[in-house]
Amino acid sequence: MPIIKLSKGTVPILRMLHTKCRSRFYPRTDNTVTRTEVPDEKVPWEVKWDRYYPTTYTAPFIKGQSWADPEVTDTNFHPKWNSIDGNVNRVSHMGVYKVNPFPLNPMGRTGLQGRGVLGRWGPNHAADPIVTRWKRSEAQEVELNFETKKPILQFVAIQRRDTGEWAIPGGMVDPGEKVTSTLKREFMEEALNSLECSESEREKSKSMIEKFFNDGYEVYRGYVDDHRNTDNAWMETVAVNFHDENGTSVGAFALSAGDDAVNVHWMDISKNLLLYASHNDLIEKVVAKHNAHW
Ligand code: RP5
Repeated sequence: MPIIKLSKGTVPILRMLHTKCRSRFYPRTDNTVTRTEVPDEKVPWEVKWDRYYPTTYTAPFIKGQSWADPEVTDTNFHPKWNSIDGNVNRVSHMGVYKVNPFPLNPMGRTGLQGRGVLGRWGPNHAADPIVTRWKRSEAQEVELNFETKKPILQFVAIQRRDTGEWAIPGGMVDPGEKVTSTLKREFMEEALNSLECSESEREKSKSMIEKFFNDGYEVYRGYVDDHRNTDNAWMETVAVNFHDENGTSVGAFALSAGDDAVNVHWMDISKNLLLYASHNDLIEKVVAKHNAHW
């Protein structure tokens, strides 16, 4: 994400700028919903913009879904913003968000108000399992990049059914679900096709994943620059790295795409990756941790 410098009094504030959620067309609308154009300098709410009248859009199909909030105008809806609200986590990793009268995106304007295709007003929580191993030759030697002389990491990447982009096999945290469970569930569904495999295969991958996912390293928790974000609803994630140093546990397991994924494979990591949402930034953090080639 690029950075913008704002001046508040004499103290300059550096702010990461979201860009993907300011793209012209809103997703899953056949390009019929267009965001209001928000120039970089007008992204922060602190910058006055009296004539900001963004497009309003909430996808009709989210109405009545168990995973979605009702309209704020619904008289039976009494959300506890910035709180754990029953089973729904309305707390942002980014701190306390403003509500006016809807939650306001903590990273600023997106050119679209309403919820778009997101279910929750405010933060929509996800979890991203970043499963890595070293790239090895046939002789099982760790491969070095010929320029940086650093070892090459690989991660389990899925191709998303909705956009066709390659991504970390993450997903939404279900109401009341622990992030540690979401990480395992999403990996099993999207990278091991647990929803469609036989009972015995599922048990085998489950016991391997239970053991392997015991030892994770959190690389990030916070806002995601997801193209679905709006002024009032946005994605946040907890990204955790699970590394198979010897390539003998998950690194040796057969991958199979399932659920929201159409393809899966071990992808070589470098700065040339073009991944979904903020996933490049998440992968870069893993590279730094392992001092791998980038
Ligand atoms: C991204 O969307 C998160 O980083 C996570 O990977 C993903 C969750 O949404 P779904 O894959 O469930 O659509 O913002």
